[in-house]
Amino acid sequence: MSISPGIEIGIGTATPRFEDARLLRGLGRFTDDIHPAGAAFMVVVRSPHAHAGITRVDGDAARAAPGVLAVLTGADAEADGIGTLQTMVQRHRADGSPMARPPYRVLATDAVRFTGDAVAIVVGETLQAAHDGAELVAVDYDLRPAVTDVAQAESGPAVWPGDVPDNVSFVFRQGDAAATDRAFAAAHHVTRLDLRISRVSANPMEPRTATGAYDAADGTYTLHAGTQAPHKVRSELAEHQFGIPANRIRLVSPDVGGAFGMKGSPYPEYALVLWAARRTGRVVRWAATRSESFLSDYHARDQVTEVALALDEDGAFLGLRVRVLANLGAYLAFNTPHSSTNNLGGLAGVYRTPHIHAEVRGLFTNVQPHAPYRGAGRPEATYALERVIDQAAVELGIDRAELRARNLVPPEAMPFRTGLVFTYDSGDFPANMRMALDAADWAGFAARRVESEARGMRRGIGVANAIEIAGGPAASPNEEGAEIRFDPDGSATIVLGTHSHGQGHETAFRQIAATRLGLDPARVRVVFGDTATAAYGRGTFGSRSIMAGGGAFVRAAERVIARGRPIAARLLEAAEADIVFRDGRFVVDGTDRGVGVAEVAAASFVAAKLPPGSEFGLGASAIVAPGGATFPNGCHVAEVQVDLETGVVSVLRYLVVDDVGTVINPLLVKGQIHGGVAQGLGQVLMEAIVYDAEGQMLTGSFMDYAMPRASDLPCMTVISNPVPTAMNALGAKGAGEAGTVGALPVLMNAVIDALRPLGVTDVDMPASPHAVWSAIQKARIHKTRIHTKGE
Ligand code: MCN
Repeated sequence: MSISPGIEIGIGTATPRFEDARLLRGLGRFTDDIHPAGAAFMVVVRSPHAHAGITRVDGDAARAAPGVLAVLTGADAEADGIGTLQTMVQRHRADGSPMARPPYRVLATDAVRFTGDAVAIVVGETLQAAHDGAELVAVDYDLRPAVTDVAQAESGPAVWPGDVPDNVSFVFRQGDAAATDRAFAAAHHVTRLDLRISRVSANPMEPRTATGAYDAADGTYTLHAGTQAPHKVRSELAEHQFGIPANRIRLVSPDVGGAFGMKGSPYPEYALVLWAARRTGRVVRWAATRSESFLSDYHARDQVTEVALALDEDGAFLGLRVRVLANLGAYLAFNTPHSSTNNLGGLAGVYRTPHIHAEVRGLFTNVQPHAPYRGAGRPEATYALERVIDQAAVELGIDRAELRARNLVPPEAMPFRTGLVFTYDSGDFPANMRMALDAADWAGFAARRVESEARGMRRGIGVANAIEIAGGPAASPNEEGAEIRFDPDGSATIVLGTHSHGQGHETAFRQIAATRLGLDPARVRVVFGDTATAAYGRGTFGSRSIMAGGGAFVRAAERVIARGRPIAARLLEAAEADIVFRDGRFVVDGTDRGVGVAEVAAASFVAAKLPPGSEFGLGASAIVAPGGATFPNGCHVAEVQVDLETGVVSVLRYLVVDDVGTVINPLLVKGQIHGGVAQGLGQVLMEAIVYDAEGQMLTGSFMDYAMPRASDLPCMTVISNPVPTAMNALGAKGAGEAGTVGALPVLMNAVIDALRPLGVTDVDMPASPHAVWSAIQKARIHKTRIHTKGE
């Protein structure tokens, strides 16, 4: 279908985004753009200490300050019955007992456990009045020792003294330990690597925001907040913080300026604005400043990993063993144990490794809670695997690409049950790698390296195969909801339970509607993000919206077609049995006489046009689970250049061959891959949350926390090698996180490749100029010592 001359729409077309007309002209409406009349402002008083007992919170001076409407503390929240935040992931300790789940209050009462922990809120007539009031809240702290480094957690001061003295929340083991041990015992060679994956903050352009309202007339709350999962956040608030039926809360998540997994959780501030609205009788607004975001958004990654790969004499992978220390932070938020334990299947990669065993120790420290961030465990798993493969290749003297090629799962082995959790349904991994190496001119790299060296630079190339689970869990993928509504003029509204915060769903779902129902995109609206509009949804995470939400849409579309068939038959004066639905139209089989869905929809509201006894309307909805999770996969090749004098790493080339199954919109998929790679590149080369010995964050602003800029990124090549999946009606695999999964390992592999001739075998993440320069100096000193000893 053509939307204007030269622009086609439908599945598979590179349709530009409909939402850009709004977003690029500054017409997007984000939570903080909504200014309800008479709104008051909330400021959160946060702990300046990483760990301290609270001996007094005194809000009297603040209460007396001009323009202050309320000062509320943790004790007030308890008195009002505001419940604690809950985690949805259950794990166990080593002895089999349930994991330690200390209470996560919306405002701390007895102690603060990270710098930024919320202690009180001040509501003011103006933002300034609330800020001034917040400065008058007196809190007496009894300082306690803190631990922020996960490697020190088990020997460090207890974050929950008395309750969890060893800081161990859980120990999670997966895989066959005995078989893995046997594989290692029989190995010709074992390669070991110790890795650190840095702590990062998602830093979306739009900081977190929330506006709460309470209607005393019927006891209902309305929350506007930029979240990825409106229905889920609402049900958590209803069940755990307020103890009311879910239908008493309406959650509206309008335009959202980036979320990246970080905005998928319920946060204390959401409950706080609603509670404050109830207490003050005013609409209450809160928006995090950038510095406050650093201190209050849930962080991600932050693992110490030991990985070992066992190989036979031909380089076949026999077993993989991984031990992870995962930094959970001080509290268990909604998804805190998720990333480090739910996606361990990614350790299998695209390889045949038969035996894999992983152990994850989930540890409390005095930092913010952990949450999923683009990839949520898959980049971490892939990083460990693809880095150890490079190291093994060097130790065995086998070319890195060749070693990978020897171990790839061939397409004819599908469905393939991996050595850990996942069963892959489809994909052509050897073709991905072949295409990537050819397109990146892997063979010509040696000449490019010489050319760089002639200019005093070091050049490195990396390859990494990426695979991830989308729309998991693997065993029982989650259901999603979609609805198609028609107005009497035949225009259609698609109502989604998923949420778009940059992915382009307003375009993608119009494309699916154009192909599946022949609907004119100009007469379609796509809406989401309001629990009062969408009956049901789980939300957007795990790259699931197209495969799960798209599947629900297709089921609803099938229902529309089934409802429309008798109406079409009447309009076409044919027998219902002769009506077929073809190319987006109801047609009389064997003829070119037909009628479109919009016309049938209009007729469905006119009694005279309906078959006798029919119901009015054509709309339909569906809540369905896909047949299975999907496994987007691909191969990344990156080329970097390192300036030995400064340690600066420049990424010169980046290429991805990806398989996201049926591509709905190649333009959107490329954009998603670009964005995912950019976030991976940021983490590998510059981003990191850093604390000092007392637990103070040293990287609390963009002056200290380096974000990647356009000039840090090369022009990327994205090549598609789609193998449709049979797991959902569209054949689509997820695309939203795929870029990040490959970017982490491939970039570090390229950096190490550049520096290996100098004797460098590892660089701390991020490979900042300082880290790279230090690694070079260390290797030089080491070499000089060996040389001197030899003399
Ligand atoms: N797509 C496609 N063909 C496919 C799969 C996807 O054309 N086979 C396109 C779709 O059109 C869709 C987009 O790619 O618009 C992403 O689809 P999907 O892979 O289903 O992922 P979700 O829409 O569920 O998005 C979630 C994913 C996640 S988990 C994170 S984190 C992330 C990401 O998307 N956060 C983002 N991409 C982001 N992009 C932006 N701009 N902002 C974020 O916060």
